Amino acid sequence: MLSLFKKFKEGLSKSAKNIADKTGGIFRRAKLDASTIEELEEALYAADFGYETTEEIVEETKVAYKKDKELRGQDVAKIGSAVLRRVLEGSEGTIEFREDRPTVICLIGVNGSGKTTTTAKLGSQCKAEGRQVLVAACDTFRAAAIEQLKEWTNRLDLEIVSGERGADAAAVAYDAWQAAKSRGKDTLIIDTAGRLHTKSNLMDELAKIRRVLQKHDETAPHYSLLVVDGSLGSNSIEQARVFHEKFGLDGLIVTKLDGTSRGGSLVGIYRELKLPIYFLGFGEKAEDLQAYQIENYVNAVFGVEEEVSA
Ligand SMILES: Nc1nc2c(ncn2[C@@H]2O[C@H](COP(=O)(O)OP(=O)(O)OP(=O)(O)O)[C@@H](O)[C@H]2O)c(=O)[nH]1
Ligand SMILES: [Mg+2]
Repeated sequence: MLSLFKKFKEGLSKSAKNIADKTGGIFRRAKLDASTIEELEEALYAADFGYETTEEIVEETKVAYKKDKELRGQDVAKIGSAVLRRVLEGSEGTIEFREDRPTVICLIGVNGSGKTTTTAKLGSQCKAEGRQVLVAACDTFRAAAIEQLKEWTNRLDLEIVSGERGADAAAVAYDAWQAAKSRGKDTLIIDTAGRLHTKSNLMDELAKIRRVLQKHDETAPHYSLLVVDGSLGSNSIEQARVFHEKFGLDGLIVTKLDGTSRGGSLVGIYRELKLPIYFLGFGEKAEDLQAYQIENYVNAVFGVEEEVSA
């Protein structure tokens, strides 16, 4: 069984020629020179850390190098880690489960970002932690969306509430909450249809889902999380900003951090929007979802071998 950190790191490392590999090469060097700093800068840009964060790391490295010409790769890793920790302060989202009512987690986002897969993964992990989970198939729009989620819930032995294709997504959400309550569930995870933030009728549908949930529980949904495709890098910033402005988000889930070299983008996204990050997705299997932890992320990207327990 892989430890949380190893798995996390493995997930990020799959992001081939990725940050950990590129900067890792620099960090293992015994001694730095000016060209190494340029390499570092290039690697950080390539990994999509964004302009400000990259320049902060590079500037601090230059200052340290001026003072100490014997600066080692490991010292640079420490500088980079310190900058990331500072930038990411406050970025760790934690689900606080309600004691007296179903905790409602609603996943939203553009088409194909990973909502349905994440609904299943999250449901499975909550169940493994002993929670009573119900999943709601509120993507009544896309062909085969309901079947896709049902396939997952069958495999993972999760309970699901769904409607007919074309049904009102809000009505399914309403029924699902009722079912969660009557079946004694403590966790309700809602999968929604992919939508472009620029389509106002689809944004209205989300508002309606929230409105009907609030007929049952005025504090629901407790977590409206935007599922963002991490392989799109900082291109997702604008998308997230508009979802947040129009709908109001509680945080983010960043998926597909396995096949990408742009694993630094969540730093830029957090820097811009200051929305907490709850989970990271590393693959297509149920176990490929991890709670986001600043320390694990920083250590994984800067290759400092230190384990942080969950
Ligand atoms: N490699 C990788 N693939 C992922 C990850 N998460 C989701 N996928 C894949 O991305 C594709 C889209 O995932 P879905 O969960 O269907 O995305 P969605 O947001 O529900 O899509 P729509 O409902 O069409 O908007 C599928 O092929 C998933 O297997 C991840 O973390 N890593
Ligand atoms: Mg889907």
